[in-house]
Amino acid sequence: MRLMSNPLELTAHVMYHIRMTKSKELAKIFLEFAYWHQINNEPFKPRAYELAGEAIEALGDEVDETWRKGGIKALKELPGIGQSIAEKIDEYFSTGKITEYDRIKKRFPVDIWSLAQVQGLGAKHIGQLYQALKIKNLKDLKNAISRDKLAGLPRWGQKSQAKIAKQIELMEHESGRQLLGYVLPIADSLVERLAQVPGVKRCTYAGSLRRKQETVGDIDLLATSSKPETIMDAFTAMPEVESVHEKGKTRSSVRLKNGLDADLRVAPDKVYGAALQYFTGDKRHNVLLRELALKKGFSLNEYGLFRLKIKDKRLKTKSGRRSTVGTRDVGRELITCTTEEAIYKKLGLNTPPPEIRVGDQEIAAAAKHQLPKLMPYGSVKGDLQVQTEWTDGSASIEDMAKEAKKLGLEYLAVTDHTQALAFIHGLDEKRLAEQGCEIDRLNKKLKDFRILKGTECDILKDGSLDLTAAARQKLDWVGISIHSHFNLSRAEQTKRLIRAMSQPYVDCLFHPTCRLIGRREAIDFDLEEILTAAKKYNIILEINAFPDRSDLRDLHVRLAVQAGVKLAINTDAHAPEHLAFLPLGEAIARRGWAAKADIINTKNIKQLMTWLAKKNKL
Ligand code: DGT
Ligand code: ZN
Ligand code: CA
Ligand code: CA
Repeated sequence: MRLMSNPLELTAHVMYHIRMTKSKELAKIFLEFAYWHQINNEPFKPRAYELAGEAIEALGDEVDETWRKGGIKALKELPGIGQSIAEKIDEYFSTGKITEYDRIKKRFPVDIWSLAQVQGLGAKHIGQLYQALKIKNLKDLKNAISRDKLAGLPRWGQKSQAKIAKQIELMEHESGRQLLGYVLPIADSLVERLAQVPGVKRCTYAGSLRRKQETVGDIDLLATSSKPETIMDAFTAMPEVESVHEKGKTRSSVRLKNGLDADLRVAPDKVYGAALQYFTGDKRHNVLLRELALKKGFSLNEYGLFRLKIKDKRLKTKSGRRSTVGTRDVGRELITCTTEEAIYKKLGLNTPPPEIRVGDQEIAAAAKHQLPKLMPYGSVKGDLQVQTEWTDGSASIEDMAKEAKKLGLEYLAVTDHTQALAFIHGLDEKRLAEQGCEIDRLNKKLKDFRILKGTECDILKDGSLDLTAAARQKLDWVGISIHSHFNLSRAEQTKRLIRAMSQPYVDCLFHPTCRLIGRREAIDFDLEEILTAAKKYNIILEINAFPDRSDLRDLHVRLAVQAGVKLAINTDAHAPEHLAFLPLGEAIARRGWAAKADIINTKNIKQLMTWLAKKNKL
């Protein structure tokens, strides 16, 4: 699961990346309320406001509609919304503000939102830092750290100050880049609308987005159009645009409201293939390809593929032999390449899928017609890591299953946490058994869908597991994962993981590196030893598709595939809408050259159960 030292932090982080609409704004306000109440030590309100925030965020425009139709009374029918929250929503929609919010904000003028992005900085800290040092925002925080002010506070010290400093550094390192999962929907929506502008023939996104890198620096759009000015007008006037850096006939560049830049290039249709190839990149791949083109007598750039024609103007000598002196005139002839495939073909290559264009071994493989057969999108048939309201998820098992079914999946594994994670009510064996009964009941009811009884069993510090072997044996699917002691030495962490993997009735290691992009570095372990152990004990490694996890990442996947270790692609959903992250995991698998057979949950339910039964008998 998406575990942080404080679940509130998670909500803050996920919401941070989502576009601000009216309901998002409201969700953000309620999250601030949650923090305020937590700072004031109030018992139930923080969770109530957090849930309300999540519900509003999930419902989106529906909240507004509900309010329009039925006011406060109708709002109260929504999940997570009680009387006092409904009143605040009503006030917000009717007046554009919430009096209590403004009042508290005056008393406590802190940018909770951005401070909450710093991993390890909980509500209590934020309150303390304001009271003691008047820290209101990230800038104040950095200032205070540079003057060594945090270390001297009660319950702080040098070590915790250094930890926060490190977190800020991590955040800033990633700043400017955004997570693929949150940018893709925006890019899709831009492309969809641009494609409808009169005169547009083709339109797509290129760059790191098309290669499905885990983070992207900007949105690169490419179009062909008979009316370049019209599409540029439409592009620069889109509602997402905050300001225009540059507007021309072939290229425009804008800053979007979410802080990202977007570029649009308009090319003639007959060179679309070359332009798409060029702007897809990556740079190293392009450089290698251009070198190859030159060797074969072509030149290649964003404007097209050209055959180099050397016009020999050297004069023949009287003896009939060519003189070595003279001029060589290089002419170029444009080769029409309306598709990318045509470019690669002219150069004697198969077309590498964008995800593997990194300038490594893909060009050699393409030349030998030995490109890997990557797992196609849509291959995954079931999600094997899902949290529910039994622990820190927001929805019931049934609602998660229904959403999964709606998305075309055939099964999912319910993998709530175990008791070591007491603050989110991790399940003990008794509650796990109760959950099993509920799953049996649902499986009788649901048609053409299967819910597996699973767990996300905690790996304790010494590598022992948070459920007994007997309890694990009763489950269909056992995931294990680390949620504490991230800083052990490489040797200790490796030993801990291998001990956990070697226990009976363990199927999968979830989010193996525990990294959170921009927030927490990967734990340190010897990957080679972990891969060897995975092979030896028949443990599947997870590709966690949640946008800020992306764990394993592409390079690890490549090594796992080479080592013959099996993988599972899971969303780690803790709300129904997170199930839609699955293709992001498929993208990571593709970037790691994984084929369908490498991914265990491309099997249908029958094949999967047979495979697991056989594995656990070994
Ligand atoms: P990003 O934006 O940092 O996530 O990464 P990209 O790969 O989208 O990079 P970007 O936006 O700077 O450029 C888009 C593509 O344009 C890039 O993947 C390849 C191509 N490109 C840009 N600059 C160069 C260059 O100097 N040489 C070559 N050969 N290609 C380039
Ligand atoms: Zn987890
Ligand atoms: Ca880019
Ligand atoms: Ca760019």
